[in-house]
Amino acid sequence: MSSSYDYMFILHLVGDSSVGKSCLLLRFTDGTYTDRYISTIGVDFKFTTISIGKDEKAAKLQIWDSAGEDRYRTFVSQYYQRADGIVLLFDITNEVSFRNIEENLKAATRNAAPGFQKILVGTKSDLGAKRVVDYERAKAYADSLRCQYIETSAKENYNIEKLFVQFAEQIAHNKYPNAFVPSNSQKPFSTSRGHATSKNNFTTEEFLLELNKTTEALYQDIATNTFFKTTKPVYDALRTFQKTYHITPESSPAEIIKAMGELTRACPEICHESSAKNLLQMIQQPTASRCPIQ
Ligand SMILES: Nc1nc2c(ncn2[C@@H]2O[C@H](COP(=O)(O)OP(=O)(O)O)[C@@H](O)[C@H]2O)c(=O)[nH]1
Ligand SMILES: [Mg+2]
Repeated sequence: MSSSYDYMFILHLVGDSSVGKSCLLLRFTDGTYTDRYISTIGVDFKFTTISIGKDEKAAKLQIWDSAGEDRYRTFVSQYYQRADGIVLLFDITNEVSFRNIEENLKAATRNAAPGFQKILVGTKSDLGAKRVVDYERAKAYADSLRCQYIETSAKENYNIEKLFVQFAEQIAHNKYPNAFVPSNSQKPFSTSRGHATSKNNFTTEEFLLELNKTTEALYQDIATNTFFKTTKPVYDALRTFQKTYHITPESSPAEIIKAMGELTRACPEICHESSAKNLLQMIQQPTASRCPIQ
């Protein structure tokens, strides 16, 4: 009762050297940014408290920033035992940092407690012209890890707070499914700048096909993955969506987008599920590669 917060979560920033871990942390906790490399010796952590959920609960975050050097790994690994969340970072302009995610994840989670959550972050989204890892590829990888994907820029203060708020909500939702009430106002993650398009490249039939494929995949996820098994509302919401909106080949993509928007607002739980969020993003941002026929 005496504590000044409702939840306390321990997060770790994990990623190759120079991906921008320290800059991201400083931007979030101190509101500052420097173009210089910030030398991190061993580990460093910062506390910050944010407001999450419908009831504006105070979540105190203890965020650990580690240097990527191997010699610190053993030292740091003991801290992963109490991790609630692992933030996996790579630099969208650095292919190697993307390829190293898997190894970094393995190293970090060897000693992590079961049930920790993870999120994939593509940093330096302001450097779009130098991008070598495209959004779809990173997103597909995040899907394979069963986690959300978000792109951030510490330099331009883009999606930084959103990353931590949504990740903390995901953790709270997972850890306290009965007590924590997710925020209604939660919006799907923004994608990298310049990526979103209002141009509709889908024909209605392609659109429906894509929607059906994704919906099926979601059901499969629900059936085979424990994380989804426990989140019945998502399953129900998807069924409701199918029942409520009689999607036919005559339905326009705009109608489907509207329906998905309504569904997301009506069922905020869905915002906590990466797949549902991704589905909405996919529908809102069809890309040429997904729909060759105009
Ligand atoms: N353009 C750009 N550069 C960044 C961004 N974040 C970090 N950097 C640069 O990347 C370098 C490494 O950042 P740092 O946070 O020290 O990386 P760490 O080793 O992962 O902690 C620094 O020179 C930063 O200025 C960003 O959002 N945009
Ligand atoms: Mg650092």
